[in-house]
Amino acid sequence: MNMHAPIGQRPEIRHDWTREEAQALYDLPFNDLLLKAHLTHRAMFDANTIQRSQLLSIKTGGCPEDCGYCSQSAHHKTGLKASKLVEVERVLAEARKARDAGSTRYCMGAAWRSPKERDMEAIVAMVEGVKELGMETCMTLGMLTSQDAARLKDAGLDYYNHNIDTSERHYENVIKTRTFADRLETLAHVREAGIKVCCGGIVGMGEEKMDRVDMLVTLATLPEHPQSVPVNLLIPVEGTPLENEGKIDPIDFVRTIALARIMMPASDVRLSAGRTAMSAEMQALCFFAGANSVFAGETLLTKDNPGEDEDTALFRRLGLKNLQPGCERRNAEPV
Ligand code: SAM
Ligand code: DTB
Ligand code: SF4
Repeated sequence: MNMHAPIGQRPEIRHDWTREEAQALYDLPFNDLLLKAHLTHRAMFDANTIQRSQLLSIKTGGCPEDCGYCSQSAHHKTGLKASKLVEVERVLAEARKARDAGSTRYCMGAAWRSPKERDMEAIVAMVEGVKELGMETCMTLGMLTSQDAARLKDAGLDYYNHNIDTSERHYENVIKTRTFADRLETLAHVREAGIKVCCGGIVGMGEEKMDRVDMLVTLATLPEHPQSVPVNLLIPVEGTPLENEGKIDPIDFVRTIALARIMMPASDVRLSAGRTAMSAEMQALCFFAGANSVFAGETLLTKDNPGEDEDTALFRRLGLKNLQPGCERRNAEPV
């Protein structure tokens, strides 16, 4: 059986993936899975160009949600100090620095269950200001109504991040203050408002293989694939219920990236949180398996990330380039 599309042939974008098909791909011999993922990647993207996004926590800590992995939940004693919404001018100054260091997208995150009316003016000003710097904008503010989503769209927001985090089955083991269905509802509001969706999850939360497979099947069978799929490795945070998790076979992590790439060929797959715990070799395998984006800078929202120098050195070793602002990241012609 020839299971690979010939080099150069664009894969079909499908929304009817079954869990059996997805599991069969996940379980392929590693070399076969990697080759298939890499050929899919090459048919769609320049395999040596990586897009960088920079995060900023615009409102840190004191969150009413109880996400079992999160340093910012008020339900856990993590020692994190809560702070107020950051001033617009400071956000713009940080965004400018990120742009000058090579990031093309600025992602602003708030530790909210959902945004409040009184904060919307500042949020809109942040989106408008970051866009004026020539960067793409992304926000992650918790649950949105369709009215919130329409307002963010009017402000010019490019992406909204809202992760499903894991499978529907495992979700309630990790989060009790909201449901998987709540997450899908916000995603529908974002999609229907015409904002690009950034949605992925976390690997290493004590889930089974089929939770990782099912999470990706949920994403790949949405009415549109999320344009951006962050795959995070759990950063175990002291004081959270998941403080002793995060240990996963790196090969399983790479398989997860490869499966995301195969099922969502046109989406950006971001190698997200947890890179400080990964070897250069593991990251290299993830890039080969189809990851084409990373978070840049020394800090994610509250936790460490490899800084500029480390990433520059890694990219040099691997011969990777930064995606330049305004450049189309898809291949014009399949290669
Ligand atoms: N409050 C918003 C929400 O939950 O939608 C946005 C911020 S939240 C920190 C964004 C995402 O970061 C989470 O959905 C989760 O996937 C990821 N994340 C949070 N803490 C993490 C950790 N310790 N390790 C890995 N990923 C994490
Ligand atoms: C995503 O999937 N990962 C980012 C972003 N979306 C908002 C956040 C990672 C957070 C890691 C833990 C921290 O810095 O607190
Ligand atoms: Fe709050 Fe988001 Fe952290 Fe959950 S992941 S506790 S919603 S900041």
